[in-house]
Formats: sequence, C-alpha cells, structure tokens
Amino acid sequence: MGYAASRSPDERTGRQGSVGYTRPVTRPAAPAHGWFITIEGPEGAGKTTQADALARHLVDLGLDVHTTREPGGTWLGERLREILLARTDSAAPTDPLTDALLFNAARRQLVTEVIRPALDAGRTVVCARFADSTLAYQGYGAGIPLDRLRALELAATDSLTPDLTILLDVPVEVGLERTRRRKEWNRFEDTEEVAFFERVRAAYLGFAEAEPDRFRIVDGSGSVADSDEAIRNVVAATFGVAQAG
Ligand code: Z5A
Repeated sequence: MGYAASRSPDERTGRQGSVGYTRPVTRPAAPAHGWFITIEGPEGAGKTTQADALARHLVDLGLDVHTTREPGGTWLGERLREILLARTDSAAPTDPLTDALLFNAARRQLVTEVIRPALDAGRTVVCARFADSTLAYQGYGAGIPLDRLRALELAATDSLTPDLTILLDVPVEVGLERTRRRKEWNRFEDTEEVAFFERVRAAYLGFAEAEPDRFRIVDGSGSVADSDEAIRNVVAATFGVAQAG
C-alpha cells in the first residue's frame, strides 16, 4: 500500500542536498499487490449491499476493483452455491462437515481462479464472506471442531488472509427480519434456530477481539447510508484512501 511519491526537482537535476518538494497526493496509487478486503457478519447485516457500495467508492478513488462473494464468484462456485443454499425436502439433515467441505471447495476455486490472480495484478478484491464464515457457521454454529475446519481452510486458501475484514454486526432479530422480507429463504435460514445465529454472531465478535489488527467492527443496524459512511471511514483509516481526486 502507499502513495506514488513524485520526484523532487533535485532528483530530476541530479543535485544533492536540498529538501525535496513533494506534490500533495490526492489519489491512492494502485498498490503493487492489491488489497484483499472481506465483509463478514450475520445474515441481513448488509454485506452484499456494502460490498457493492465499497467497490464503487474505491473505483471512484481510482482503484481497480473486483467484487465477489462466497459461496460463488466462479462458474463452479455458483453451482455449489445453488446446491448449498437450496431448501430441501429430504428428511436427512445435511452433515455440517459436508457443508464445510463444499464451502471450502468453492473457496479453493475462487482463490485460485479469481482472488490470487487479481491481487497479483494489483487489483483490490472486495469479497462478501470468506473463511471466517465457515469458522462461524460450521464451527461455532454447527459444532465442528475448529482444528478440522482450519485444516480445510489451509487447503482452500494456501494461507491467503484478508488485509482487512469488516465485521458488519447486527442483532440476530434485526438481520433475520431483513432477510425474511425477501421471498426466498435459503436452507440455513429455513432450518436453523435463533440460538444457532446467536452463536454465529458471538463467534464473529470473538474473532474481532482475537484479531484486532485485521478486523474492524461496523454497526450494521442503522441505515444503509450509516453503514456506508462507517465503512468508508474504516477503509480510509486503514489504507489512507480518503481523498478523492
Ligand atoms: N455460509 C456458511 O454457512 N459457511 C460459509 O463458509 C459461507 C456461507 C461462505 C449464504 O450466504 C449462507 O451461507 C449464509 C451463511 C452460509 N446462511 N445463512 N443463513 P450469503 O452471504 O449468500 O447469505 P446471507 O448472509 O444470508 O446474505 P444476506 O441475507 O443477503 O445478507 P447480507 O448480504 O448481509 O445483506 P444484503 O443482501 O445486503 O441485505 C439484505 C436485505 O436487507 C436487503 O433487502 C437489503 O436491502 C436490506 N438491507 C441491507 N442493509 C440494510 C440496512 N442498513 N438497513 C435496512 N435494510 C438493509
């Protein structure tokens, strides 16, 4: 990360010893290696809405941005998403480790096909949900031991970790109420109890406490504009991209 520094007059003339002049910087330079920003949180927190808004903001600032989501973001990932989220008539509940394997399969494809190449090309990637979701939902929500999940995560990500994770936090009832206004619920919203979503929310807050350098908590219970502004402030403070040119 950082800004392109202009050369001083003395650098241009080759003279040594005087204080250089640096023009004021109004735009962020494209980072040599792109920033990887994830947006996490419970359902209905506004992750999709805010991922799109943040991407538009960063594009306005001159960055080359790719927006994506989990599960999904590739041909294979979107097919797996359909399977994972489909409501089922089957009497047999889906095994949570099966879910974890499928989420990580989609993740592996997204990382290798999209995220790594984009970051290596200097693009910024904004992703709605990433590996923290599996730890929160299949780990703290559904009870899979975290060491098993971390092994799957390592295989899927090759240790790729976001530079910044914005945790959009909302009370469970607020988020579920927002998602229930939609016509379609997904399998998780259909079958899980409120206690499950309370464990997920608490897990996210615990992750943020454990990794304060990576996580920033944003209150998602206000208006879309409130979340939007708070996220812009977080990104500005983290990467120094506040000033539009
Ligand atoms: N899952 C998992 O278990 N393990 C994993 O590893 C991964 C995922 C990756 C699908 O994820 C499910 O997969 C999810 C977790 C599980 N299960 N559940 N339940 P998803 O991200 O595709 O689905 P989601 O989290 O349920 O997304 P969502 O419900 O669409 O929530 P959102 O993206 O945070 O919010 P949104 O789409 O931006 O907004 C939802 C609605 O609220 C919409 O009508 C907006 O207009 C409205 N909204 C948004 N912000 C506001 C504010 N601030 N005020 C009022 N209304 C708002």
